[in-house]
Amino acid sequence: MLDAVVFDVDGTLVDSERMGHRVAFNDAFARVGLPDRWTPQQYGDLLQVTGGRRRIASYFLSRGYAPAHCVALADELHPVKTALFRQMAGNGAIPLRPGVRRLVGSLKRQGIRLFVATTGHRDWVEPLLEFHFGGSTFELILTGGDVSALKPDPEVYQAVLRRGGLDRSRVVAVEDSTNGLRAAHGAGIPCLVVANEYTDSDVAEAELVVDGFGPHAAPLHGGAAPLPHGMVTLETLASLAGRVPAGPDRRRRPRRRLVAWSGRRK
Ligand code: XBP
Ligand code: MG
Repeated sequence: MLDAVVFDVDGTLVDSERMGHRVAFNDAFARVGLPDRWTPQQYGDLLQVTGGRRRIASYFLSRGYAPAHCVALADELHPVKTALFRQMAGNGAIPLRPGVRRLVGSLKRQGIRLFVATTGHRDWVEPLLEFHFGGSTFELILTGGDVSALKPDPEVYQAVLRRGGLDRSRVVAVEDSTNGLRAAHGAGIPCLVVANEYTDSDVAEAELVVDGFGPHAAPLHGGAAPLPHGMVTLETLASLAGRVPAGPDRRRRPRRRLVAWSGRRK
């Protein structure tokens, strides 16, 4: 039985990273006179660090900058980047992934409660969701600023359960990354991963991994699950509810990208 679905934002609801956040980070570097530019391939590795501010600090630390300088750069750059991305998010430059509007509308019409749990900054999350869905689709939107620890910490998902008064056995999370999957699992919530070009093979721990919301969605991991007419539907998500996530598989395995780098959006 399914009462609620909790959606991640970046890489899940929207195709926001390669041509969105990455471009905004690079524009911010340029505006403050720094020569650094993150390539699409390099950005995929940088995404291992959740939270744009932490990502900036971690990048400069890896370049040999002193820790205090890294913090100062992150404090200077992230607000610039956020303002740039807020503009992109508010004027339609960040597209929904194919099939998202259909699924969200269908779940809403069938009385499923909808929530958002993202690491992103509220300054752009709200205008983005407003642009695509209007103001009343999601009952609660929790962002990086609403928690003390970012994904893969489960805090944001635990907060959704608590504030929504939800029974985790009747909730399913929808994510795109290993960090997001582990956050959902850490809160005891089964998870559908909808892979994108940055999704890595560690997401095989998910209850189900598909390569898109459909049509023509195909399972990549997790065995048989209803995908009526090649689409992720309420039936797909309800089939995952009540499953108790296994603990993370910490065996060291080579991490690889799950979906061929085709530039094709699913
Ligand atoms: C993905 C993230 C975010 C974005 C950048 O969030 O890790 O940090 O990459 O946004 P999600 P900010 O949990 O939605 O996948 O610069 O606002 O952090
Ligand atoms: Mg994500």
